[in-house]
Amino acid sequence: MSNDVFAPSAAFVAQANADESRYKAMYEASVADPAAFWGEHGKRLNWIKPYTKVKSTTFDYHNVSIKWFEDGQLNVCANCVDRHLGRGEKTAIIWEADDPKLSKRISYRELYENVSRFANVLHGMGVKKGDRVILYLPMIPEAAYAMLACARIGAVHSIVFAGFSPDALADRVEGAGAKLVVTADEAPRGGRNTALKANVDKALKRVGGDVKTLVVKRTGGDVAWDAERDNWLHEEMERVSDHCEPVAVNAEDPLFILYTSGSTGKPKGVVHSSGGYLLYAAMTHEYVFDVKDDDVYWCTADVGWVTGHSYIVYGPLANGATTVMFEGVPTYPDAGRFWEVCAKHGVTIFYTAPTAIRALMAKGVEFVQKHDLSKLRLLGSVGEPINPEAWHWYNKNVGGERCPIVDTWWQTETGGILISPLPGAVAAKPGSATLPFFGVRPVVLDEKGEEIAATECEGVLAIADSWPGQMRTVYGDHDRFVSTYFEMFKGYYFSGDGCRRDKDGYYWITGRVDDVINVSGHRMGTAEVESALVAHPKVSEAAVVGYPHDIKGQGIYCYVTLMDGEPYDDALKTELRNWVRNEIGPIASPDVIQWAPGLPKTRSGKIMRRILRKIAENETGSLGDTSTLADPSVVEELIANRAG
Ligand code: 6R9
Repeated sequence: MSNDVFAPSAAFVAQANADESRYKAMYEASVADPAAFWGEHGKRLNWIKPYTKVKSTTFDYHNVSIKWFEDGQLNVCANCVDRHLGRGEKTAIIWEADDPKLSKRISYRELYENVSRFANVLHGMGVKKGDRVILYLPMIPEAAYAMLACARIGAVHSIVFAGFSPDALADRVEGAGAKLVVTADEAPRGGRNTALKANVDKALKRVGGDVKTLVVKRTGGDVAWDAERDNWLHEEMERVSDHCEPVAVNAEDPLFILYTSGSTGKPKGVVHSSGGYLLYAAMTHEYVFDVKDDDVYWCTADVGWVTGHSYIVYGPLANGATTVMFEGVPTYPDAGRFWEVCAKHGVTIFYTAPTAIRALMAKGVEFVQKHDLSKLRLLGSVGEPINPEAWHWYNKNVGGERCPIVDTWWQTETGGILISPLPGAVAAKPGSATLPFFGVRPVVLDEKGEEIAATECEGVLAIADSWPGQMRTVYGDHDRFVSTYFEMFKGYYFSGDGCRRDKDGYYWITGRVDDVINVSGHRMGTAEVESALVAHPKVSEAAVVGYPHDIKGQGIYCYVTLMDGEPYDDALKTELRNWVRNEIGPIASPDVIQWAPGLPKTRSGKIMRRILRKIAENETGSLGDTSTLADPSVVEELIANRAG
């Protein structure tokens, strides 16, 4: 833990949306009377029917219920689009294609027309308020149009990351009970095209039922076509009007479902609300990123993840900002692409993930130095703890030591940023997410679930009261919502992360305390990879753990036991790697596979992952208590044959 402190410059503070005293005053007001605070700030949105009730929330285990602005009605799309038509020529989205020669600017007026048409197309295909629509798309403007079009008619979108396999897509189509999948012919990334439409064809073969598709022509590549089921977006868009009245939805009506990994095998459908979510995304975006009217703001995430939802689309557009959407990857055509894009579009605020910083750091600083980054004034980080080496590299080479860095801690479940410095108010310490946002009450709990009163401490991170952006339920399974987040530590929202609090009250996230690993900033349940492995006919058992990885943060280490009589040969390792990629997607590709003719188990048959983690980390000198092992020789054998 580094003790360096980096305060913002006086010049930055002078222009900031919040300085230290403003942050403190607003924070204190927000926790002293959350209903009054959010009731006031809720007015930043346009309400069709104003709310009279602000906060009705309880974390009581027997009765968990979270409602904000429950009697208010609004339309999320109108708040992100129509509201800004007074200055309709302002650029809403700058789209940068995978191909560096291709980019375009979409004004708020153009956004309005495209989204309205798109909404009419959805209507025409029979999509109604409350229906679920799956989006499986590249990072193209149509992804934002589709999200906003769903919101305009009150439909619920569920985005599936375009890197997921047909099987993972099928699970989500089924899970959400969707009748429409919006996709593209192909997704260009890093100079290669992924056949999205072909993946949808495979997925829908498995799903059956009457699921239609709406297809964006992105590359013009060959696709199979079923005239009964498939529809070209551009053809449908021509047939409809560019006016579509936004419908009133209740503040608590779902805006979207996003599937995310948990500690069990099955991803959960995180449900977010319309009113509270949008307010929280907009407020955090304005204050954490210190956004001003003339900023060019770029979040490099994919809309397939929550970061893309809140900080490419909903937060920035609700604030009338200019948001960059990037289709490509950081290393194509070369490792200077991020910086080339920053220079080309005059990016002022840049938000990315530590894994990208580490990967670019490894390519050498020449790639940064070639480009003019003088417009940048603020940097952000999200997805995992940022290691101090990456922080310093980012600060020096990208930020020119003049840009504050906001290290933003949050989760799919939280809807928006919960812990982060406000850049003009809170001095950064490399590796710490620092202090809570307005209305957020972090607590550190000991293993008995007691709040630790001492400022300096270490334990698990929980939140003591609700905030408007909090998820409302797990889609179709409220019991799972309650048992995952409110059962283990009664009266709190349990984050699943461990943390330390230092003498200044700063929070330092230490990583997951459950069986979720963080691979390149993407959440992966070890149980998901295990169930993919054991689905292979030659595998009898598998145990998966994370281990430290230089670029990815954590890598995927798999211990695999084969069926009796199957020979343990290395060709099978490649086959298993490909198998997992096919079952889940390339992001779940195992980094290490170690043959494990036996796994360390307790006498009751539970796999002792703690030991497997130590072996994967090569910390075999400190295995801890092994007295409950049924067969200690298994461990010696695994150590002797350690892979990698
Ligand atoms: C937004 C997002 C959530 C998990 C979270 C934590 C890790 C995210 C972090 C961070 C340390 C940060 N995490 N941001 N850890 N510092 N600034 O990433 O959502 O994909 O749901 O992942 O990511 O472990 O619990 P999600």
